[in-house]
Amino acid sequence: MRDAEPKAIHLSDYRPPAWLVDKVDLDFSLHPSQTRVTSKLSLRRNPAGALGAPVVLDGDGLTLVRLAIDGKPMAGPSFEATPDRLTLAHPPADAFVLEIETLVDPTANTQLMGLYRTSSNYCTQCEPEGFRRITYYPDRPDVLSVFTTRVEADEAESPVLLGNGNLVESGKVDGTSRHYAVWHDPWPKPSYLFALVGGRLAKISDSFLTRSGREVELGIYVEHGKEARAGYAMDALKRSMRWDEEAFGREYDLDVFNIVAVSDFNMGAMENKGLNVFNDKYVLATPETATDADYSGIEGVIAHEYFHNWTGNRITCRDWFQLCLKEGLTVFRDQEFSSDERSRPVKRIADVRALKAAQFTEDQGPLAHPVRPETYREINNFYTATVYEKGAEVVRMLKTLLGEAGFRAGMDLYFERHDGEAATIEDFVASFADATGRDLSQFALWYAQSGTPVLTVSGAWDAEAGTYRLDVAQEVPPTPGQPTKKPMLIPLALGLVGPDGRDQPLALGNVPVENGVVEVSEARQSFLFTGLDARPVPSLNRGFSAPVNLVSDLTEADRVFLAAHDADPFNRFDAIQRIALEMLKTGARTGSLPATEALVTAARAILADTTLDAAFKAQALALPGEGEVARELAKDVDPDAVFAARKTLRLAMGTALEGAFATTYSAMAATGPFSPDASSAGRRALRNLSLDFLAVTGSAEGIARAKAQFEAADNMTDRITALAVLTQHEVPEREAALQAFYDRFERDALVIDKWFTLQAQIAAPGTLDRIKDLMLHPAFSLGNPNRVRSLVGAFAATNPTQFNRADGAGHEFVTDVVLTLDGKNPQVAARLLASFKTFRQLEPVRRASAERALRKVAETPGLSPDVADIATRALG
Ligand code: 0A1
Ligand code: ZN
Repeated sequence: MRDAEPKAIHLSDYRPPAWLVDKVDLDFSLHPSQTRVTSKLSLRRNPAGALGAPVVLDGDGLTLVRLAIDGKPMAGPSFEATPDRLTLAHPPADAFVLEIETLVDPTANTQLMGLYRTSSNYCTQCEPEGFRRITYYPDRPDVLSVFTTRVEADEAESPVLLGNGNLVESGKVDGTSRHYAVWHDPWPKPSYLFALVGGRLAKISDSFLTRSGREVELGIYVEHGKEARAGYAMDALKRSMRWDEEAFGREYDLDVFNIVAVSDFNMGAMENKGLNVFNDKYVLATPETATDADYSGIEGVIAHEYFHNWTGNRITCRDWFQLCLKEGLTVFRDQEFSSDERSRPVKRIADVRALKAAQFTEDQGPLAHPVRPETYREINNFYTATVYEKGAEVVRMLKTLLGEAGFRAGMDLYFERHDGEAATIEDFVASFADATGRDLSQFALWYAQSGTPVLTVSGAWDAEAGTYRLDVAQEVPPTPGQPTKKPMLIPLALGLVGPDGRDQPLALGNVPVENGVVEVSEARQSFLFTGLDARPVPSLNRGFSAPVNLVSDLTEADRVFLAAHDADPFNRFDAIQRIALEMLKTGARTGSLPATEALVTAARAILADTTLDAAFKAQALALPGEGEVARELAKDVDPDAVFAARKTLRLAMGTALEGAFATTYSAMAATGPFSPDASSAGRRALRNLSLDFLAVTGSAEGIARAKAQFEAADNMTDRITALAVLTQHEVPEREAALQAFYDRFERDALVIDKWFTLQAQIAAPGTLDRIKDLMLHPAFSLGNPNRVRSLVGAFAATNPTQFNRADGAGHEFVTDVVLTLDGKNPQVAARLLASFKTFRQLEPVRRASAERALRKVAETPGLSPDVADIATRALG
């Protein structure tokens, strides 16, 4: 066990490692409960490290069997071994080989960190600190070594044996039922990128020819019988490999690239060098079992992990404070890939929706932290929306500021300078500064200051002078540990839309504004736009050029105008969303919704606009979620009032636009066989949005339409949306449809997850009891992270009225699950607990109940460091 109350670790305390590992030879003898691990470390004193330092290796719950130095067994006082540390106070020389034998029990490993079993296969997860659960090692990302791994196992139990890099040898172990494989990875890497897999797996194979002519063998390993479901993932992999060559000049660097899909995994996937391990949710898809969102998720995650090969693996992180160096950049890269493969504006809208839902809420609550934190107690809790999604926004802003060519020059220099190294955010920013000659010191505040900046903008039109003055004020709100902030450098993309709906020229003091981006760098600043013929409507923060909360003096009429005419599709979307959001806020605050005509008119125009694609329409017309309304209200939130306001607005829109939705529903019907491409998915999204609005009154006709679609669907998107519509209504069709769905997909865990989620999301008082029953269902298991997330996670994160029940039963239930789960899988438990991060914005009764539940957790003895850290910070 690790220290239950770990000390805070500070970025400012970073010191280079005292010892380096030139190479490491690992030998695994796999066994369900007693796997023997022999490690031979070629240790060398680091000339840049602390003088005369002992050798101190990390461990976590290890059992030491044997130690040897340069082949000679060690004994007694020459070393000190605890489960968590191995210390050689007096190393024999400045370079020597240390041989360590440990025993580990993969079957008992329910944390899913280190070596564990999933569906009776063996697999590993080492990021961030899992390798120390396998063997003693300097388990920090700035110790890079060349790994050779021999894996041996019973051949019948584990016919497949995989490791990092290239396969160099394999064979039978004479006279036994065992066999072995030796894998060699020529690229020095930190221990968190180590992986091995052993088990009974089926393989789908393909190949890829890199642009310099290297033939790469591609393999995706899945459970037997699921081979046909991995085709889309393989296709996404090949497209990712090509894209990275074209967009970033990055080629793959080994002869083999393998992916293994496992069903028990704490996160989405892992970029181990040459051997990615995936949550099978991000690999397996067929039209019958996967939604369009699943397909795009697979494409995005496959790309993400593949892109890590350069941004994360070839250039890794010096320490875990630099996590955003690989994650923010790699998310940016996967977003760009999906934008190129699909529709750029629609991808941007989806990404910003997700950013606001997850990251803006994080930034506004007690768990707020900088993109690059400066202190942590438990690094597992920093795989956050801020590090990933805001980290990607920062890279995107860099590109906006430097332009396409400047950005590429900076990336090229970064790769050239730091290939093979463990780098920092300073190294990254310096590459762009040096490649373009720009001073980026103010920009770098984006990495250091937490909190979402508020940009307050107002305009003044001078008809006589033909000028429009934009007054901009910025403020970054206080966040934990950061009471005061400095002004940020904010790239604000904008346009001035004339009365004819077209962009007017954008010039400051008669000098055209390059790329339509002005730079806000001061607390208060004015921009005087010249040479205008008529009063413009400003279209601000186009394409969401900066992750800020924008407060403007635009009227509802201005927004209706922008929703109809803005040349920037993101801002067309944003204008209509803002109209709805303001109405919902008023509705939730006062109990009565303002007049809906403007919104209905704007929505009608969007539906009828033949120049817009269906996916865009579906995004524009999907009302802001309850979470977004709550976040905008920011305090004294009553989730029932938010729900009621939203329901009233949905009813008003559904009724007023019934004809238009009915027409759209028919017009968007499939014209051919299922295809997961973006345009077909967009048509399904718009059709399903129409279905939802058509059923919003719960009319017999609406329910019948949903039931008919549920029964006739030839793909999961159509089937599950119809089922979602049915489950949100208190109708007899609901239980029958849920049962039919269960019977049909009983044997398909990933689909049963959707079944759990739909029931967890029902906004009705019976839901909590239903969930408690479902936890006893044979298909449910606390040991499987996907199951936990699909039921309890979905409840806490996406059912605000029931999770925040006024009687406190929702809060109590979730914290009880957290406490039970903590003994099994602390990482998943901590993530679940983090759904309390918005509790301070609730009205007093619910706030008190959430606080009580959190205190109960915080006061429980024997908590994992993961859960203790979240509880403490959430209570702040
Ligand atoms: N590097 C992975 C994320 C990841 C982090 C921790 C894990 O284990 C607990 C697993 C995956 C990524 O960004 O995809
Ligand atoms: Zn990543």
